[in-house]
Amino acid sequence: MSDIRIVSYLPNPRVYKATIVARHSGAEIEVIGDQPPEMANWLWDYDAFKMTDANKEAHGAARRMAKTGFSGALYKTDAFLRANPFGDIPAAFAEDGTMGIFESNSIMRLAALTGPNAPALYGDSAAARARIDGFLDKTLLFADIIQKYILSGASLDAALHGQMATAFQNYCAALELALGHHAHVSGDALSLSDVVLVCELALMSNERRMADKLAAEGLLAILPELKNYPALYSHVTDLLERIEFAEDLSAYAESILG
Ligand SMILES: N[C@@H](CCC(=O)N[C@@H](CS)C(=O)NCC(=O)O)C(=O)O
Repeated sequence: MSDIRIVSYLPNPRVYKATIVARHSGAEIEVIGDQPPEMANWLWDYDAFKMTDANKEAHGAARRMAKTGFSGALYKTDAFLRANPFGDIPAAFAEDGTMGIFESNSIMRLAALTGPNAPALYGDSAAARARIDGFLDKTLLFADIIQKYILSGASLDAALHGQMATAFQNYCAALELALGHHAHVSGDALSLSDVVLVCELALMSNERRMADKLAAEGLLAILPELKNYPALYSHVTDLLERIEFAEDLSAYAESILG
């Protein structure tokens, strides 16, 4: 049995935070899921599976309206919502399915703290770990705006684009500063803060699908501005070349680096 089971739509860079880290810690991760639209046909549960119409009828009590990133009905069991009361995916299960872990940064933390080489990429002192957590928290705030931006569809306007551009500039400027002092985001060693950086940029690379809408609104793509931060750009390039990262993120490298 794996240490951690993750249920998610796929591909999903949020899941890759954990799988990249597991290549360092040795945690065994099992990922279950399907293409995003297909997740409406799945039972969201520790024992997640793709349902037939008959299964859907049998699990009618699990039918609930989607909140973010999905529309229409989703099938989330009571046990799924006990494990993850926020009801989103990726959702992870540990301790034989009895413990739910949500938020991709925390699922990644569990991967870092599990396995024969654990703890991995998570600092070697309380202060180093807290500093890494600081970068993870800042990245989650950045990620929240990325999510709103890439899911905006027809409602994308100059105000949201401006909010994304400012968040991008602030995040990149801070990391450019940090990388002026150290080889990695939070210090001399590779850490979880480097992993979330590239995975969130991979999510943001979905901006390329917004090209028509951006052009219609007279707005410019934001991610190509990464080139304006030379230390950060070079660091992201190096990270994407590492085998542990490339295994999940090679398909995103071109759209991140432009
Ligand atoms: N910050 C969360 C984001 C997770 C999230 O928002 N997932 C959405 C899909 S993008 C979801 O599962 N929505 C379920 C729903 O709409 O009910 C993370 O990093 O794990």
